[in-house]
Amino acid sequence: MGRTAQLTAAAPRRAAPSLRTRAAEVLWANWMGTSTVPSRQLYPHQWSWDSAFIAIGLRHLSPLRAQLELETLLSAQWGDGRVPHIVFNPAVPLDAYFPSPDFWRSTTAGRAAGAPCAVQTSGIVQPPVHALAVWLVHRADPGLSRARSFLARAHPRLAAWHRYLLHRRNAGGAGLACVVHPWEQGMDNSPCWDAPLNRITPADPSAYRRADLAHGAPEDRPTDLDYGRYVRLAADYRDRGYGDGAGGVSGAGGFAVEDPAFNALLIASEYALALIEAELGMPGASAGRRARARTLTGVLVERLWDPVDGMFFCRDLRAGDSGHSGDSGRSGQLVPERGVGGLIPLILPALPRPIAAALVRTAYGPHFGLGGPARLAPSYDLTGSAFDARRYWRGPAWFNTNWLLERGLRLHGELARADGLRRSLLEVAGESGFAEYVDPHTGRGCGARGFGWSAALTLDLLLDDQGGVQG
Ligand code: 9WN
Repeated sequence: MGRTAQLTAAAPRRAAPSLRTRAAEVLWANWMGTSTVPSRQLYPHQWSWDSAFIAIGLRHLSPLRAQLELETLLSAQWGDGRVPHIVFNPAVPLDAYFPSPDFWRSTTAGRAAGAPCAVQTSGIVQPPVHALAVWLVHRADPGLSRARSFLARAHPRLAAWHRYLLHRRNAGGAGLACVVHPWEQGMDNSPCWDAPLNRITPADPSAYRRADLAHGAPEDRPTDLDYGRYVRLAADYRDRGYGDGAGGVSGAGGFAVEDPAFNALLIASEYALALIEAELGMPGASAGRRARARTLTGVLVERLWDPVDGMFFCRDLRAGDSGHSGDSGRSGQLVPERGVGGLIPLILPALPRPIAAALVRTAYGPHFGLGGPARLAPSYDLTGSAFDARRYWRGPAWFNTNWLLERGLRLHGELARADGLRRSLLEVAGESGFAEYVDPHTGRGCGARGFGWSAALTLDLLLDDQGGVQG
């Protein structure tokens, strides 16, 4: 073989290990001893759903670290079952990230809700990807998991977490969990929140200082107006002692939304918890949970599916609410904005076949552009008036949502499409240096580089041979 031919032949074999090594380097660099930061500069603490995605990748490098990652997060759980969206590192200066522990005041304001005393946390939550992560981490090394009683110790905490969401957050009364802040859903400034957020009076900008703009370009980040509203909502929740009332919409504050991605992840995690219970010798609990996951899938379709648009929408429980008393706004209104969260229910195994097929058509149609102009699915409708290819969750593509779509496509038998999306994810991850998010057309990186879940999910795509949520 000539030298050129040798080089050409060797290139593909070297490409995968080099991406793997680079992704591993990101995870080692972001490792803090018992957990991983999403980004050393921009997000210097532990974030809830980041940790779950990070553990899913980390399990391929170190199942022990992946277990520790999830255990550290779960040890900050509140007495009422909530898993906080941030667990603060006490060694990090207060001004490194806003809102900081002195804003949330979890140990005092959260006392009635059972906030832990030993660690400072935020008081809101993030999507429940944790049971899914615990199950996948267990599967990476079942021997180590059994030796450390990993599942047995995680199970009561996961069960309490799901109980909190299914009962205390059932503000709409139909069985779905609602989010009370855009940060809870994780796609912070998605246009899906514009209408529900419009009703919120922004906090006085002189009362706080954003830390994110010191590390990120302003045109990539949420606007000051959005930030003022986030701060107002979080402060109001804190000042109510992080109470969720009796679970009705009247106790839920100014913002209460049923979101398709948040609930799809909850249902997928219910399936994972059922697998954990089967493994722990709890067949009755496991069967009951699987049945509930199927029922909840039906509720999700009933409440949030739009057959005309072929996707799921958010339900704004406060729309049409007088805001005075009672639960008059329980059923609310769908928000007709196409966010990528509306495609995420594709991860659900019990989704009716025509609905799965319609979601695939929507993902590969003009609004999300897969297989066409978009290299990765954007966070928001390419044709929407609010689309912005750079600004955070208003258009850029993110690795976690695309990883979920890849799993969903595979689950529903769309193997060629899943393979294509996987290839794009790996290419863009490498080209962008594991960016936090990217322009969906060009793949050009935005936000932080060396971002935790971008690296972790790259590793998972490279190394997982079984993927998907079991039905
Ligand atoms: C607020 C950490 C988090 C992610 C969210 C992402 C961003 C925080 C912020 O960063 O949110 O929680 O300061 O903007 O939107 O999904 O978990 O990576």
